[in-house]
Parts: sequence; structure tokens; C-alpha cells
Amino acid sequence: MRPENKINSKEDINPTVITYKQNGDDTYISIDTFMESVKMRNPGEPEFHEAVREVVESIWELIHQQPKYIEGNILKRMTEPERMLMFRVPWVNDQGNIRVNRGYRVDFSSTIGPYKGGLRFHPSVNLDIVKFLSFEQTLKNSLTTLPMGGAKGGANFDVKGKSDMEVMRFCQSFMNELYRHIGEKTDIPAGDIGVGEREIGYLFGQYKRLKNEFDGTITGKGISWGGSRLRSEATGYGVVYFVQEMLQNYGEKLEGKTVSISGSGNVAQYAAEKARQQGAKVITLSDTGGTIYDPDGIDENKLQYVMHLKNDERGRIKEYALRYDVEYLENQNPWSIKCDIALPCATENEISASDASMLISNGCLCVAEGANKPCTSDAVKLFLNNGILFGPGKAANAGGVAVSGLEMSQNGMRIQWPREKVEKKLQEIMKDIHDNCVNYGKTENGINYLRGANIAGFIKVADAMLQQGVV
Ligand code: NDP
Ligand code: 2IT
Repeated sequence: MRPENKINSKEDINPTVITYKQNGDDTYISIDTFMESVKMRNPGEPEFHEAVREVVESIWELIHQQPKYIEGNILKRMTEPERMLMFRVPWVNDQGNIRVNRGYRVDFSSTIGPYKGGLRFHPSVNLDIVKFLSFEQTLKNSLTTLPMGGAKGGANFDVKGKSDMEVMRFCQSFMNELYRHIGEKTDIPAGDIGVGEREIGYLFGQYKRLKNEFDGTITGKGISWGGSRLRSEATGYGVVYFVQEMLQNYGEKLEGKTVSISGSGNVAQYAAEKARQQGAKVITLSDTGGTIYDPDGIDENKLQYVMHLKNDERGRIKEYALRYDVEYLENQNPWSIKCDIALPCATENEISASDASMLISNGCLCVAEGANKPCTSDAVKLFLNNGILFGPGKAANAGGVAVSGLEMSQNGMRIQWPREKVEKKLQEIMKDIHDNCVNYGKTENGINYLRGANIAGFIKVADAMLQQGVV
């Protein structure tokens, strides 16, 4: 006889376990009840709650069809991070004043490989954000087909307006604590918002001094010191490859389509480059100040200017509008502009339900998330209910971490692959991810990529967890 589980107190809620009604029927606690327990365990963390809910909604049916997941209490285990680290990051600014920030690393899962995921430096970083990103990363990394667990970290540090030396001192202080928790077999950080080539250089330099070892513990390294070719391009290129797979499966193609992109950082720049190379016209980019709208399309020269403006001069996208005499929509995002394909590549929650409605009524065909969870849950529901091809971030933007995985392989073998080889592997991985989403996402109304990605990502981690015992 299976054990009876009674819910006695808030702490005892064990929502994934079967409960019995008085008459002996099996009854499963609802998604809402499960979410209540998640909220109780993680108060005041709306982003994390939302990310968990979205996954649980996709896998709820599956886990109730397979008793091993219920008996293994997999849902509760998978929504509890393996460990979370918070630490003080003191540093000295150029005026000699002492500043203090808070650093984070949430290691969510090491089930299918060492913890792996980026570091974000942005004033909005808090435990909620890092936890939600780390949870998403676990399923994303599972989809890549490579052996990587899930993690995310960062600090509430604003790189904007800081000198290179201030950024270096901050990175060194951040690493003075983080280094003891990471390692090429343990946890391998990389970049994210606010952490690009410059920051990775400073972080790796300090890691190496402290560890007295040159190893592959950080990815996104410079090409001459252990980095992989195409890592910078990988996320943006991967998004476009994923979109091409979705369009092809739908009987459409990218060539000749109008593409709106938000953001103008790493992911946005290379999504724009690849979309253009594949024959699409990219008409927008944005930053926290506003959006530029270039109806003629952002060509290669203009894109080179954007890269220089953003990566070297650290300027504002508004300067593009002045230079090329195009429209600048101050404090606005790109979603009011008519497009065939929308690629949100800036940050979370940048497409609201009303933005989604606007995109739909303007005839948008496909939305793929270059950023992590840029579409709110309400926006996603609208896309799904209106037959928009929707590529969720954990599938569409997995190319970045996939090439990080390839960087780890190259570091392990002490070799460096040519660009063509990495690009071919990236394309294959994006196709595999797409096909896996199709496999698990089939519905009467076409492919639900969100459901497919969540189920495919979940099954691999959950089954491995069961095989490893009570972990
Ligand atoms: P970058 O720091 O290079 O660029 C971020 C861009 O988004 C900038 O243009 C920035 O504007 C804009 N932005 C950031 N925050 C906000 C905000 N709150 N409101 C409006 N605009 C904002 O970061 P990445 O390109 O690396 O990352 C972009 C997204 O892609 C993030 O969601 C990240 O998690 C995700 N991602 C990144 C991967 C990678 O390999 N780098 C891999 C997979 C996903 P401004 O210049 O004004 O700050
Ligand atoms: O969100 C992401 O997938 C990243 N920021 C990349 C992580 C990585 O380890 O390359």
C-alpha cells in the first residue's frame, strides 16, 4: 500500500506526492496548490514563481502519467536549488571611495553535468532574478544535448558609467569570493547582461591568479587564451537558425522577411547579423533609452557601426538615429512597429500582453526569444492562442551556452577548432533542439514549442535524477 500523505502545516506541504480522498480515490494536488508551496518556500520572488509555473503547466500531464515522477517527488526536487551563494563585493572607485555590491551564484542542478551558466552585472540583479535564470538554464542546458548542469550568478553592479579600471577592480573583488566555489569540474561561469569580453577577461585573470592554474573554468574567453571561435556570435546566430527551422517546418522561409530586434548588445548584434546574412531585413534595435527604426534595413556597414558604438564607445543607440537620419522612439520598445518576425534580445518581461496584441494585429508570424523570458506569460498565451510561431528562450537562445559547452570540450582536449567546425556543430545542435521540441510539442493546432521545450528539457534531467538516487 502506498503511504498516505497528509498536509499538516505549511512546511509539510509535499505537493507532488499523491494524496488520497476519504473514499480511497487517488487525487493529485492541483498546479495552483503546488505553486502555493513554491511561493511559501520562496517568498517575494515573482520571476522565479512565474518561471516554475510555466514549466509545471507544460509537464503536469506527463508527470501524472508516469508514477516514477510522482513517487520520486521530482517536481519538488527540481524546483529546489542545490545551493545558493550570496556574498559582499567591496571595491574602490576612481575617487578612492569604498563601494559595496552584492554577488550571487545559484547552482540549481548538477544532475547532467557541472553547474553551467552566465554572470549578469546589472542594478536589477537580485536573488529572485538569479534563481529564475538558473532554473531556466537547467532545462536549457538539458536541451543542448551536451552534459551541462544549470547555474546563474551576477551582481547588482552597474557597468554603465564606470571606467575600465573600476570594472576591473569590481571583477577582481567579485572573483576573490567566487573562485573557491567554481572549477572546470564544478561550476563554469560565462557572460550575460553587462558581462562581455572585457569583464570575462578581468574575471578570468583574477581566477587564474587565485587558483594558480590555467583551466577552462570560465567560457567566453578570448580566442588567444582558450576561447572558442564563434562563442561571441553563438547566441544570436543560434536564435536565427532556430527561427529558420521553425519557419521551414511551417512551410515558410526567412528570406525577404522583416525582422524587429530589441536590445543592441551581444545577442541582438549577432541575431541582426545572421538574419541579414540569411536575406531578412532588420529594421529595429533598441537600448534602455529607446528604439531606432530603420525602414531601409540595418546593413552590414550600419551594423559594424552599432558594434563599435556599443562594444567600444559604450554609447547610446540614439546616436544611430542621428548618424543615419532615421526615426528614434524615445523610451519605447520596437513592438508597435509592423514586422514579420520579432526577436526580443534585451531582457526579461519586455513584451507585455499589450505589446503582444500589437504584434499580432500587425500580422507578425513568428516570435523567438533571444533574451531569457522577454515575453510575459500573458504575452506567451496570446501568441499561442493566435497561432503565432513562438520559440521559447530556453530553446531559441541555447546556442550561446551550447558553444560554451564546445569551448569546454576544446579546453579539455587542449585544442581549438576552426570557425566552420564550430558553426556546423552549432547548426546541428539548434536543429536537434528544434526537432526535440517538435517531438514533444505536437498538438492538434500545430507545434507548441514552449511545451515541447519544457517537456524535453525536463525528461532528461528528471530521469537522470531518478537514476542517481535521492539527490
Ligand atoms: P548585453 O549586456 O550585451 O546587452 C543587453 C542589451 O539589452 C543592451 O542593449 C541593453 O541596453 C538592453 N537592456 C538590458 N536591460 C534592459 C532593460 N531593463 N530594459 C531595456 N533594455 C535593456 O547582454 P546580452 O546581449 O548578452 O543579453 C541579452 C539577453 O539575452 C539577456 O536576457 C540574457 O540573459 C540573454 N542571453 C544571453 C546570452 C549570451 O550568451 N550573452 C545567452 C542566452 C541568453 P543598454 O545598452 O541601455 O544597457
Ligand atoms: O543565458 C545564457 O544561456 C547565457 N547567458 C550563456 C551561459 C553560458 O554559460 O554560456
